[in-house]
Amino acid sequence: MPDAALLVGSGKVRELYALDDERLLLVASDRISTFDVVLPTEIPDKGRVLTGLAGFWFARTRDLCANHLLALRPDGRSTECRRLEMLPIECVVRGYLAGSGWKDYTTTGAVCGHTLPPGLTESAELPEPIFTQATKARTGHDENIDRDQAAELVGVERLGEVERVSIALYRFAAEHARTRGILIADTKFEFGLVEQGQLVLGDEALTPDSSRFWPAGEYRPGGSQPSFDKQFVRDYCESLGWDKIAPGPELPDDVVAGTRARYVEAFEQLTGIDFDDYLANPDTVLR
Ligand code: PZK
Repeated sequence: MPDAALLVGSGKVRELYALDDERLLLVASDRISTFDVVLPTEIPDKGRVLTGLAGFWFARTRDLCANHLLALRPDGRSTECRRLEMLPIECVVRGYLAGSGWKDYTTTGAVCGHTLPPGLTESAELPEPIFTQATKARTGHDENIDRDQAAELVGVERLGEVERVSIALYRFAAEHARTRGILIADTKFEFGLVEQGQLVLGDEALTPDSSRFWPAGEYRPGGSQPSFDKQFVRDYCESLGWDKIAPGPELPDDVVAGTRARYVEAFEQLTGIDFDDYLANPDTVLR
């Protein structure tokens, strides 16, 4: 475990440490958030599932875009990464109409400047995946912005590049996942630059924390879809009538066990790798 003095960033469920001038260590905890609140109960191995899945995708998308992964640590939850100059936008690709995209569509018929066909229902598959951008809000929620605002932040040429690469990454992963029983409704990428201005994919990509994963077998457009990973937690919290204001409730053992099983199931379905093999040697996902 790195020294606390080297902590350079922390999120709701992960921490970022400096290793040296060129390298960072991204550590995924077992904490879980729901309705934007981190719960007091952890899901054992959740951080390892997310780290392993992100590593799996990084290893398989190198030809589409360079990424920050240097190595996985033997603990299975820590990624050594190249230190990047992060771009100040979040890059979201949506293949289905959910969340803020659905909300915007119901009020305006468009999502971040993409006019969509009329008559789409909630969770409908879009004719083509769309790229939408958001600002990185320090506190609270990321705010959707339009293309012109994003171009002001990163330049029109760079925006075109991140759009093309984001859509290619999404298409690759969504196609892979669909044949394994998981729909990736949408996903968020964060990119950075290295010295000569080369674009590099950073953060944790194509995990259930950075994406909406839906079980393909239960897909029924026309309403909201169950979350592949967090549905037991949400259902339990709803059953309590919790007001969704912190602190959240402790989770009972059966909800913890069921949720852990869903994360492991997502890992195994998507990678085709036994999760115990990953725990024994994290590099298994990189081969
Ligand atoms: C970087 N974040 C998000 C915030 C976290 C993560 N390779 C990189 N180089 C430079 N900066 C970052 C990365 C990555 N990944 C990522 N902030 C900076 C973030 C809080 C906690 F774990």
